[in-house]
Amino acid sequence: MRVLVLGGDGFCGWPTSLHLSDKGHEVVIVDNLSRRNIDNELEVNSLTPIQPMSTRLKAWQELSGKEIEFLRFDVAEHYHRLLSVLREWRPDVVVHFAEQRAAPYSMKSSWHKRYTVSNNLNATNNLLAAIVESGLDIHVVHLGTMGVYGYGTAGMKIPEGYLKVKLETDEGKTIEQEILYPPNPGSIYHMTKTQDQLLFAYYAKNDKIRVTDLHQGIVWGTQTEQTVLDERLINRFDYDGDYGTVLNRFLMQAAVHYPLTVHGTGGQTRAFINIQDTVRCIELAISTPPERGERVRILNQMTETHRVRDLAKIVAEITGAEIDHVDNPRNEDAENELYVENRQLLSLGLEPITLAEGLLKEVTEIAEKYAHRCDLDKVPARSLWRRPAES
Ligand code: NAD
Ligand code: USQ
Repeated sequence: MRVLVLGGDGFCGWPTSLHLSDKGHEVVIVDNLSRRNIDNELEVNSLTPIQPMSTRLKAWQELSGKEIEFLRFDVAEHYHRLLSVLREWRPDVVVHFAEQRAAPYSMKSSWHKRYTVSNNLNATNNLLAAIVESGLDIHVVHLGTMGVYGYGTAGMKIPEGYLKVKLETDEGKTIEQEILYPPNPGSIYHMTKTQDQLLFAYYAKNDKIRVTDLHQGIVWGTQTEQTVLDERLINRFDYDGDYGTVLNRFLMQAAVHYPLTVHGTGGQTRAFINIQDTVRCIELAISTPPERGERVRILNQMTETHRVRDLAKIVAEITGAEIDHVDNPRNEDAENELYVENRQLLSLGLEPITLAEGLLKEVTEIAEKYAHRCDLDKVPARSLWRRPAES
């Protein structure tokens, strides 16, 4: 199949592009390199030495004999460029990763809130409007987030996108319906993902666009079968207080002997998935598209749930790291339970990599190997969800 990957230079997009190319798909990457520019803004670098796009693609061609084309433009701004690519290259699938994805970054200032909303919503809407204008029957596979549901539980598993409800009519009859699970975002970033859902629902209903929305948990790990082949293909590893996600941060912190930064009590329970499973899930989603006219297909792309303090304990046991309970810069529940339905991807054949299998390898082959590249000053999370109380 012809697969256009929007955001194909990023943490999930790069290994996905290689995986799909390796499996025989024709791949074109679109990326405006905004993530690399944000590294410049934050004065931080990936822990791993990621290479410029041309070096990455040359290395992949040398190793696999396969070519991936790279187009640099902004999907949220350059609508006509996007439309031309769709019309000329006629992809079967567009995998859409091209959004600002860090909750702390989205909460740094009003500028960062406005940028995140404008970038993420315009990217998604431009893609959908361009598909309609192109007249092509393209399957959109979007990376959403588990955070659209909030992380609470009403005593049941969080379903895959849709909630069965019973309503009482004015005549006293009970009717059953399935509605989008009530959105409950915890940051401006997560809020953009809840709004993406409405865009998808509307375009699927009105224009019969085929959409799969993957509600992904926190991705951990770095390398995949393809990125490990040559150091020039290495994937990015974010560890800073804005972009670093919790488990990868703990692994890096252990490697540089920085006490593990558990926010508050660490009672927050979250969903996780290994990067190698991310790329397989996307392949599974591509190979089983919804029918034209079907409602948006929503899959929960996660494989296990953990409490933050338990993750810290596991990492401390493997590495001997100390644990530090720091003030939580976020506005979130201190403690929550989380039960998630994830049957659909498992039934399509996903065989998850567990924390127990992959963690130690990640510590020794990535965190310790590249520890010398870490800037300790960038480790604390400094983005506050609410203004500090005025004294
Ligand atoms: P990332 O920031 O590493 O990658 C996103 C890529 O998109 C970057 O290369 C960036 O330059 C590009 N991009 C952003 N806006 C663009 C635009 N307007 N035009 C063109 N390119 C643009 O993020 P990631 O971790 O790879 O996440 C990819 C997607 O997966 C995001 O949508 C994110 O919400 C979702 N997701 C990520 C995680 C995670 O733990 N990393 C978990 C759940 C969901
Ligand atoms: N946390 C700590 N210590 C840290 C970093 C984080 O205790 O040093 C805590 C946070 O307070 C939070 C939890 O760990 O309770 C998760 O934080 P995170 O930064 O790992 O994840 P999050 O902000 O939710 O965002 C990440 C990705 C985002 C994706 C989301 C999936 O950046 O793109 O959508 O995970 S989910 O969390 O399931 O919504």
